[in-house]
Amino acid sequence: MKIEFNQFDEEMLNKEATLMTTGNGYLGVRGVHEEKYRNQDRGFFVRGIFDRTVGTEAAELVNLPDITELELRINGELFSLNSPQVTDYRRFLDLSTGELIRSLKWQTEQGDRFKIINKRIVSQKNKEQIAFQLIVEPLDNDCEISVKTGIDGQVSNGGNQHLIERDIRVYDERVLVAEYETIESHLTLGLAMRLNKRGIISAKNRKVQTSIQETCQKNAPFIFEKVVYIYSSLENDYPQEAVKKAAVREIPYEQIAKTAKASWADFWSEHRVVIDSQNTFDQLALDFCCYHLQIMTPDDPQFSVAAKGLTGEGYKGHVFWDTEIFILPFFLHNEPAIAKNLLKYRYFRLAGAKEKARQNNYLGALFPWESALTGYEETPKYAAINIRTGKRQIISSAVAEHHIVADIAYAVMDLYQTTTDQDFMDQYGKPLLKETALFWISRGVEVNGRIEIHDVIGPDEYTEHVDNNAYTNYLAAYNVRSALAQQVGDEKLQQQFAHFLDKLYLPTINEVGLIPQDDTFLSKPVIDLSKYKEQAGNQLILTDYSRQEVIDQQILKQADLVMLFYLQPHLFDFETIKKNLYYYEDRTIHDSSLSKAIHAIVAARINEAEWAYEMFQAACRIDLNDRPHTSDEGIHGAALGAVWLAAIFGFAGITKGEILEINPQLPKAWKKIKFHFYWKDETITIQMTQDAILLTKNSKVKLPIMIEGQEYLLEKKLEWSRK
Ligand code: IFM
Repeated sequence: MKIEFNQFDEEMLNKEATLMTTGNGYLGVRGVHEEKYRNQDRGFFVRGIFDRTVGTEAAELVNLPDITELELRINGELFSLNSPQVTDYRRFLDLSTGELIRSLKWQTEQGDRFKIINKRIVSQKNKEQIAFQLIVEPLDNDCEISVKTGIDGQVSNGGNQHLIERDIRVYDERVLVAEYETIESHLTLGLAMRLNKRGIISAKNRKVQTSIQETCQKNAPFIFEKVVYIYSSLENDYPQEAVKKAAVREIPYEQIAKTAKASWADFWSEHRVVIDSQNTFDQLALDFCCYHLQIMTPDDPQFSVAAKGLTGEGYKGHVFWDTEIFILPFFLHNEPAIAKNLLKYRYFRLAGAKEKARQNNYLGALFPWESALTGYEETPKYAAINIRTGKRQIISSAVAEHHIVADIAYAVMDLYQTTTDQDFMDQYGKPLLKETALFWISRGVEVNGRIEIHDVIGPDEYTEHVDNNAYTNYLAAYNVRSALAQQVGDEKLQQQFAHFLDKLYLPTINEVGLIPQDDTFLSKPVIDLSKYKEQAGNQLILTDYSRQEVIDQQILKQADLVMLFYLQPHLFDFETIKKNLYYYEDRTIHDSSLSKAIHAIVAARINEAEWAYEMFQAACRIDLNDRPHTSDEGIHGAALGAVWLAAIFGFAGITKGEILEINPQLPKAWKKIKFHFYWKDETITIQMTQDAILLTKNSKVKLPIMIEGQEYLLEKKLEWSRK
């Protein structure tokens, strides 16, 4: 279970840093090297710490003062991985323990050899705690070692400065404490670094550092440790005092590591999807997904998951529909309390959503396309400036990508169906269903006696400002139907919901069996997309065609109708899904990382397991590929969630309805899959081979399960095999 980069390559540094992020949902530390390298972007993030610089319209997740940099000199010579005398180089993130380790041998210009090991681990229980260790072992002669490290407040978000340094202190020459305040949002941060050795402290230009010098004897390793603590005013009234107190006691690296490793062992025993595949990469990819899903997700209802988790500055740390549709299900079926928190985050932000609806003359709640701390719309109005025309491209998502409202309602129902938690539904679910349903009834327009939904962007962001996007209309209908079923609102409102449902136009198949993605899509010209599909993810099409030209053709960036097939598998028959999947996939470039794994699920459901497997593997490679810059700005959080979805809802063939259905579609390469699945207050262990299924659970409660069309009752154990 290791993500390895065993060759030092400056081109790969930022990808490596993203993939090797360590964290715990409260904080994330990019897996940067300790030394300075050209173009290496350091990154340290705490969930919820957003700030807006003067003159910008969107708040961004603040890149916090760096704690990772460490300058090492041996006999006065500066250590660098650029030295030709580095051998036995290994660097890996151990997904099973959450520990990042680098080990190597270095020969200085004077000819002496040293073994150097750097370790880093983030505590899973004490979320504010991060531990670092450096071991230098002289292999030939005694030597002089000097180490310089500290807290560096010179970091910015791509040049945007967010922090005012309020205070810096040193205690006992081994505890550095700093206090910062965000410029616009006025959040306070306390950061403390406790070192296991005393040094000479200096503070200058927003940097507080210690310099430690020691003589080291051959075969007697030099062990340097630092433990960092961080709190913010979001969870602590006096963050500086709190970190100072936390840093009073010296805790050895190994002790922190032992506790963190025990937490990870528990995590894996409960959450791992175990696969017996001909391709060992599949297991690694799934482990990688689960690891990152865990470290990107806060366990506090005041916060949600950023599209890039806590791994980079990409998308400014904002929360999209990615959370409810792509990430939440992993938690729903593993640790439902976390899924509940993610929806509570939306509940606590109803004010911002209602305000956005009001400003746009709608009722109810129009959730922001991009959300941060406050819950008000954070989507930047414009994309980067076009350096040839000097014009900025408008980002239309905030204006028209309204399906997010129904996506949140969908997740409420998904949670209710899975957990049957009536208290949650009454307290959080119903208000969300009510306000979202209200939005839709005000969003619809009556045209010739039917209700239509105009001027939207569906999930496919290469098709803009269209009427009656099928995904949006069907999800809006489900949203309103759910509100009606849950009897939210008074009788008058219920009647309005019923009227909306009665009149809403839901696109159905045309004379050739196609469901129109929207009112105009099928009448647009078609072009050969093979060249662009080969380069999926690169948005190459936009170098050959203007955005408007892309909009005006049958070109999809990502799953749209296919997304609907995934979420509402019972809406259409098998043949309709099959025909439309082929038609729309052919026109889909998969330039969005959210696309391939969803296609894989739907392909598996139409018995195209091998095609599904191809798409699954491509989805696994969205971050895990050898192209140097695909993940520089952060991980593709939704894509990771979608890989898990593809394994469970695609290959293991699970469909959720009134009862759980299982229609296995394992690809030929997979002999076996095993995972735990929370459903109706029970945790079921599901094991599956090419032609047999074993279901087990601890309680005797009888759960109806449908396997390949036949209903069974699962008590403690159910064995099934294909005849
Ligand atoms: O939410 C997605 C969107 O569907 C495609 N563009 C990127 C966003 C963030 O991941």
